[in-house]
Amino acid sequence: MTEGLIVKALSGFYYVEAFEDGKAAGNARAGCAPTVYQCRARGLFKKEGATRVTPLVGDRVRFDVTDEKDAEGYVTEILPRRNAFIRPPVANVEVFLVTVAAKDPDPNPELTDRFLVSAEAADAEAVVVVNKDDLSPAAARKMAQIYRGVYPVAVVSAQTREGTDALWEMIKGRTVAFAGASGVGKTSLLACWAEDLAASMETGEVSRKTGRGKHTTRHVEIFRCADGTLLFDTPGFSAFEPAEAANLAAGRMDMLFPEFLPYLGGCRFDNCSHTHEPGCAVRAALEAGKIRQTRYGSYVKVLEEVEKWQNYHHQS
Ligand SMILES: Nc1nc2c(ncn2[C@@H]2O[C@H](COP(=O)(O)OP(=O)(O)O)[C@@H](O)[C@H]2O)c(=O)[nH]1
Ligand SMILES: [Mg+2]
Ligand SMILES: [Zn+2]
Repeated sequence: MTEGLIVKALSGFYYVEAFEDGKAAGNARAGCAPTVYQCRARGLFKKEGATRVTPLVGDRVRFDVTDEKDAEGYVTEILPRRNAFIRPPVANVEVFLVTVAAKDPDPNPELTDRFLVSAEAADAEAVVVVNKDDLSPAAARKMAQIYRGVYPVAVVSAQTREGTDALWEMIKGRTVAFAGASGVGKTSLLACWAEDLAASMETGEVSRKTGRGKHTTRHVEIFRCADGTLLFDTPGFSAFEPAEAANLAAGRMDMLFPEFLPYLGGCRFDNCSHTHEPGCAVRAALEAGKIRQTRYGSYVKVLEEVEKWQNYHHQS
């Protein structure tokens, strides 16, 4: 019985990197490839309560090696997860890099807030990354200003590499995933740190062992970078699902906005929605400039969506 990390899932196979001393083995930078076992899952992931549990990329698992020479085996058990996602199907994200561009495409604070809500609901940390600073430093600064003091913010350019070392310091050693609209530069940033990915994008080569390369981002895999950092390469996280986030947060959408937290005990009504009630400490903080208008606006929209969804489901 060995433990390892699922680094890729493809056509019913799970590619499991064996742990050594509790850590994933090998080091891509040092050039010593870890052993990746091609595994099937035994038919034990049937049902846990009402939901079907299947192994995901990012899962730490136990597996039996059936053939050491050809590196084949069976996944037998999923170790406890921090979180799990459906789109994309990954587990154990520690940090989301919620990424926007200063320009091309223009930054979208509302979409950014939806990703941040998802990260909060999944008990993951988030860093707001403003990329393409080279295209419009003024727009980058404006976007960064919305989030400073609420989330760690990194203003970067994947093109000039400005700021990417500082961002690396924020994520090194962690398990990290990008979220953000198409075209903001997620893959370009990932390539700053994942040398094997950068190489495969340049050459189109495919490793025989892992099938890596030919960068299409249609399946999910994890790229191992320096210092034990794991980067998910995914087709991108789908935007926030109000139902999912509300379930995870037990309906307390206000708790998914960290800058609201100091005020939540101060409202006159315990069940204050912070939209119309008298004596609302959150709206007082908004008026005092302690909570930013765009963030509050996103909260109201998210809350409306959740309520619409709940009403619909109570009627049917
Ligand atoms: N000027 C500039 N262009 C960038 C930067 N980062 C990415 N791009 C370009 O933006 C486009 C989309 O980048 P990509 O990494 O594919 O975005 P993704 O869809 O989020 O993965 C590509 O043409 C990149 O070359 C940057 O920092 N500055
Ligand atoms: Mg991409
Ligand atoms: Zn209130």
